[in-house]
Amino acid sequence: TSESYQWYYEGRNGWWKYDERSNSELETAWSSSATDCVLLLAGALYRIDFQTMIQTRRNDHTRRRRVRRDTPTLPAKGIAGIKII
Ligand code: V3L
Repeated sequence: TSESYQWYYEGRNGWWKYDERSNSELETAWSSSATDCVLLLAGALYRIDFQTMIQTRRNDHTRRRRVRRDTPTLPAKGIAGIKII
């Protein structure tokens, strides 16, 4: 199921797309007017705060990344760490 919107998280010099399942969970949470969404990403729990649009690792708050919700056509580095090219 492909969504109309794509969620992105910040990399070193560009944006990465969230994987399809995480994107779907983010869309469901966002649409339900939740304040945040907790996801298991690369083996760790993260919270995506919809007020600040920041992803934070739950057991290490120094690990923070900006996130954005945008069209799926935005230039991206790849999907969840898998590079495009
Ligand atoms: N989805 C998948 N993996 C993630 C996500 C996510 N939403 N958030 C963090 N990680 P931290 P460049 C990223 C991974 O924030 O070259 C990219 O996907 C994160 O992976 O410090 O800097 C790339 O694989 C990192 O490996 O807790 O743009 C990689 O960084 C690990 O979790 C390099 O990207 C710790 O992230």
